[in-house]
Amino acid sequence: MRSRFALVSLFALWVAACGPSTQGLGDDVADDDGTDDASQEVDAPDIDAPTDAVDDAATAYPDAAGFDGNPTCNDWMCTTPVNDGCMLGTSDICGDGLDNNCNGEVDEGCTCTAGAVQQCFLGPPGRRGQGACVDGMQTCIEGGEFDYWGPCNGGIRPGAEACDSVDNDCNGCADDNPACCVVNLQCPTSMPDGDPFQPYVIDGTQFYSGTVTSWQWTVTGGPCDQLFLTTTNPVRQSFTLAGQNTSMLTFTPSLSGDYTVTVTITASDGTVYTCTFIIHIRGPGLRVEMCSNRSGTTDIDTHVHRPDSTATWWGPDTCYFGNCAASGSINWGYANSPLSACSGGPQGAAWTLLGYCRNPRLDIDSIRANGVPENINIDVPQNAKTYRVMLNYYSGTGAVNPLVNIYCGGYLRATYGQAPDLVPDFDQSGASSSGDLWRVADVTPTVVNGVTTDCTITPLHAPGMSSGYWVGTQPRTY
Ligand SMILES: [Ca+2]
Ligand SMILES: [Ca+2]
Ligand SMILES: [Ca+2]
Ligand SMILES: [Ca+2]
Repeated sequence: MRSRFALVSLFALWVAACGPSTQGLGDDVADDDGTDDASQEVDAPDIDAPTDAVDDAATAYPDAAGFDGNPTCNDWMCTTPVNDGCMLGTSDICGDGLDNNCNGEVDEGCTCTAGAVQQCFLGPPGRRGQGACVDGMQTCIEGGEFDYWGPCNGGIRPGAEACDSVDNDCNGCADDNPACCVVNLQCPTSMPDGDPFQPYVIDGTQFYSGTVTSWQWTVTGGPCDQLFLTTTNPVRQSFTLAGQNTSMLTFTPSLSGDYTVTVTITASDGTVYTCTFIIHIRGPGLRVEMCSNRSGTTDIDTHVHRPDSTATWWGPDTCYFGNCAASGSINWGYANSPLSACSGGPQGAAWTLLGYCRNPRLDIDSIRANGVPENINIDVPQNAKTYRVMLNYYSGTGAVNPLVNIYCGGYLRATYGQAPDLVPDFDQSGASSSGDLWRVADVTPTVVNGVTTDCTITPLHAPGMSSGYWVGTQPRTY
């Protein structure tokens, strides 16, 4: 609730500070520069609180304009904003996904393993997870001598404070903006997690209950969807939308990961409202997802190898198209999953006949299919055991750039083959005897009480190499 008392008090103080005085006033509470003001000087008021000791002019994140001193309507300021937590002039602290020194870069100067993905937040550290703010992802880029963290993409950063019932600048107060006299919009700050293949229904009338002229929903997906935006024709995505021009969106994803949803609402008075939020789709366990820039003309097969075995890539110790779809015969002794985990997928009818979802399973098989990724799941992998991931360029001609994303417990933990780290020389097709193999990575999940909480992922390099992808037609063995 907004405190009228605090507003009036602060206004009174501001008025007092403006008046003639011969006394030192101390630091203006509405100012954040951390220095005492001379009696004749009043710092420009802004929305930072006294608890924020950082001079924003020195950071990459300037504050929004704030309290204008004119006590009309709900003109107010955030009296107790979160501390920015900036440590100016220091080296960034590594491994926390934060921009500790507020220079606009996350974990700069830190080492990492190429292909690793971590959650990150591009904003003042103290605002992480506040209000609308949601972490994005950053990928470790191969950098010759030292690998380094790439830009923090996705998520929701602190933004301008809109009148939408949400704390957009993530300072701890929603709608702390003099313009928010009347707030008609109730955007969500967080949404429940979803599951692959399960329709996710969002009712826009929960956000705006007035008379509406038009609704428009858009959704953006993860790395494969980003790739498909520029490489598929017509553009294909890994999810479907229904009702995107109505108040009720039904969004059905096929992959794990973060999806950004925006709804644009045009009210009958012509006002345009928008809400943007993120939905986490979290398939359990270990998921290996593959897509390529030439999905319509080539067939690339994903293979996931069983732990404690080095048997052939084309046999019962590997999950691949030959044995791992609904009609397959693979049996690693793993428990089956409920039918709902796979019945909504492209082989749903076959799994429904079976009555359950097998583990491991190839639940999306892509064979020269425009904009279709391939996906292998193990819902409950073995704790502390190592699974190896390999791709085989099965059929097609010419060079192709595959992309592999590895999810553990519903979060992207590694991505390989994304620009600027494209996979080179993946250009020779052929099945078990001749096509290129890309040995991607070894994945060791952490599983607690049947729930995959994390994993350790080690990218594989050619024998004798300490960097680069391991691609070639030989050897054909593990
Ligand atoms: Ca950091
Ligand atoms: Ca930094
Ligand atoms: Ca705010
Ligand atoms: Ca707001």
